[in-house]
Amino acid sequence: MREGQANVIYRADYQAPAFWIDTVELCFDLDPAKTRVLNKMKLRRNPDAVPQALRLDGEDLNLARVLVNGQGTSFKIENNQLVLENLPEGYEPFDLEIFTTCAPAKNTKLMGLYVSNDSFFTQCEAEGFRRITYFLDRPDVMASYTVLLRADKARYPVLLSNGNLVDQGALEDGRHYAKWVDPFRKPSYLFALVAGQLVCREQRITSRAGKDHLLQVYVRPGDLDKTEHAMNSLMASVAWDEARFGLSLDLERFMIVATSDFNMGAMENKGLNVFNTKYVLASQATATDTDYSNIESVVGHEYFHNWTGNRVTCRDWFQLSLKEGLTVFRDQEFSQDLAGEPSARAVKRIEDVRVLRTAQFPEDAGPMAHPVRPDQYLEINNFYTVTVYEKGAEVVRMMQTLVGREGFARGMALYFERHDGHAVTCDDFAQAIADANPESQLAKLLPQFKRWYSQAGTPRINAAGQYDAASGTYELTLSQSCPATPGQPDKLPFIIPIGLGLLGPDGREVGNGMHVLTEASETLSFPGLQGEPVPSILRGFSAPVILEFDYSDEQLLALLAHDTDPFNRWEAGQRLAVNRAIGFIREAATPQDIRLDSAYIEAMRTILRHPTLDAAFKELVLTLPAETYIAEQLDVVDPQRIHAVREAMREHLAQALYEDWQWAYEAHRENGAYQPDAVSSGRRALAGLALTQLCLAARRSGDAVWPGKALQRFKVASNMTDRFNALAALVISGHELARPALQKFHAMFANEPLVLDKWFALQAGAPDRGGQVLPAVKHLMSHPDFNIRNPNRARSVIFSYCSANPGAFHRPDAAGYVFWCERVIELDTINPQVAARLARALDRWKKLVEPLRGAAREAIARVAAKPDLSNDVREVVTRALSD
Ligand code: B3K
Ligand code: ZN
Repeated sequence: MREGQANVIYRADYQAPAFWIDTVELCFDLDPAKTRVLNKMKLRRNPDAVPQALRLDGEDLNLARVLVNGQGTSFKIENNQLVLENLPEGYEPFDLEIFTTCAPAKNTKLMGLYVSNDSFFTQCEAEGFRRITYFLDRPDVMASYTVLLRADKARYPVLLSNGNLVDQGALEDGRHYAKWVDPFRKPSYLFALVAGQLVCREQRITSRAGKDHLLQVYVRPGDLDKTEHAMNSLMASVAWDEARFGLSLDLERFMIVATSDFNMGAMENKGLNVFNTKYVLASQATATDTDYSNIESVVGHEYFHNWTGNRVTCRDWFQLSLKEGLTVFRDQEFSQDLAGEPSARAVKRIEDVRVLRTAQFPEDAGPMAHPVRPDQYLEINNFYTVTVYEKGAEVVRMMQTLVGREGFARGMALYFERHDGHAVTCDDFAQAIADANPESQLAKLLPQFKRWYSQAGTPRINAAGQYDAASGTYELTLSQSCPATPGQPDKLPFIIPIGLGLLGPDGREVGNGMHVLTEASETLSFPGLQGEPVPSILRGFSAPVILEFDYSDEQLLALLAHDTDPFNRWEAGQRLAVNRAIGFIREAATPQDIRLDSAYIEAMRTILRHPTLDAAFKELVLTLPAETYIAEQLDVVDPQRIHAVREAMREHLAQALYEDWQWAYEAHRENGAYQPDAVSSGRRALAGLALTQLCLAARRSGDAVWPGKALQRFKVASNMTDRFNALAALVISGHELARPALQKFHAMFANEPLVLDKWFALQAGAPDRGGQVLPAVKHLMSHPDFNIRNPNRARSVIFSYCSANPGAFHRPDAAGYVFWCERVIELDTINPQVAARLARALDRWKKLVEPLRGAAREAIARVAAKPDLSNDVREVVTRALSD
């Protein structure tokens, strides 16, 4: 067993802390090899807890001194905890002083205090603070922090921490100091410090409430010209939270700092957000439209945490969705509101649902399935999942649907009135929304609604319609069920809001509404109809469920042509494509025999040529469902076969709509001066898809015109979106011009790490034609620019292959699995969080066709058999192997 190996933690075991920490004074002497940390705290016993010893968490620390009220004291170290038994009795506050050192330069886990590019950064959520000093490292212990930073002035001219800068000055030997005071109490996971050579973009703003604030975005020298979009996004976030929820910025100063070594996207530390450079830096030359929109939503997300997460935080980590689900919901709403137009809002909704269905649904059906509020974990870092985040956001969205937009805003106001400054639970949140809307169905059915927090698995709605021509009545029966998940064999019915519409025989809408399904099965009756309607069910994707309805092609074509709900219009196109893909997979058709029927082709042509639909929406409709989404519809999965079928469908669509793609490309390729707004990025997306399709069509015909045009486009493009789309068109179509273009791309952006990540990812994610991708991936790993310690780079090569390229990864010779197994083990010794994410690439192994299934199992077992695995990886592989 590794030292400090943890046991399973259960939600039901929650106990209030035995001590409170009121104030913390931290003094850091920053040094990469040995940083000294003096921690002076004021503690007192919690009168509501059973008297017991003080147990402070610590990890990878060298302990030099412990003083209680200025005196030496006895202590012991037990399971990575500093245990103090002889503390003053009674409830009076006492002083505790702890002096430790740590080694930031050796910290490859990127948790706690670490060094990246000769600067210091911290990451404390969830349990990183204990790698900085001994502490009650749990979110319900909230303290006031004062932080003194001391470091060499030339090497670390900028010294930042949470809150306000109250003092700074020079010290002896070329050193200097800065003192920061955070005016808000906070849990340790929100602590941050940054020190290094950084420059910043500044913006002063005045809030609606008339208060002045300083906004800053810190980056490395040379990157300042890529910070405008992040700053604009931050200003938009501040304005949006005031306008939509009446929540103002509560700090004089709000800072964002970018680092290229970061385990995830960004972190909402109070007043000092630390970001992965990927979600800060953007210029039209280096960032794509997708990067621009991701920056907007991540900047928004972290900023919105200032209220939902920081002002009101989680009582324990099982409540993670309290802040994450709610904040994802808020950032989704923010992006929709900024998009403006109803059609652009719908595009954002479709993109969000696509993430949910391609990532969260498989999670909810696999060995790591867990409720939005989990009941147990071995390693909390494994539960920063699409379930807690994205499904959690859907649960909040359903609450808004049930109480209405205004009612939801009222509920949020009550939530802050009750809980500001406290660490609370998901129950507290749901209760506040319900109490603010006492007449709502949410309030009346709250215990049943809360099953969304406690029951895992994706519910299925089976819908069946019956039309009685004599009476003109349509009956729709809706039945719900939810499959068993680990530890939860039986499920009770959920509350499911179902957006409904009925289309008449001429395609016009003859009725719509919202039905709230509460029983296992209900039948709805719609009288007074002139003919059999086509039901449009689950409009706007009103609940995170799988809808089963035996739609005929005619019905789907009618919905695709006429539905007034853009989500279901898109969904109809996806269903048409999925049905065909499944048909080809079952028939075992050879790729050459895969030909799409003319009804489907014509429907796609009509959308593509439609005079009024947005380009962004067209691009979504014309994009076939992802391979992972198709895989979820099958009981036995052969990833290579799915890939071959989808590719053949794509190529046939390319050929059959050849002239339409030409038109689409020519009509959408010029967008004037670069703007990352929804309309122009939609046009670029459609032009990019058209170019790929044209290059794919050329693959079969051997015609070199379009690959030549793509190369030309690649060379002269004025922005990264167009340049990258052109390069991708060549790589995806496997054209020989891809090689020189890739070389040129590397030479052009050799000094742009985020662009090099794209270069690596494109190659590792390329379609496999004859097994060439795995050797290419291995080759990329020996490239001088590859560095497995940098999470962005590791993800761009290893994850792009193992997690995002199923057709290339699931090789019959199992070489992909051997590679995976070796990388999981290698990464685990460097950075367990990143390793555990990679370990999840084989979550769905049980569905694989033989011999893949057996080979995958063997690979997982090989990882599991390794002694000294981290808790992170151990939990993932143990669950994968359990029944
Ligand atoms: N709260 C952080 C995630 C921390 C992950 C720790 N393993 C970022 C976010 O969700 O905003
Ligand atoms: Zn978050």
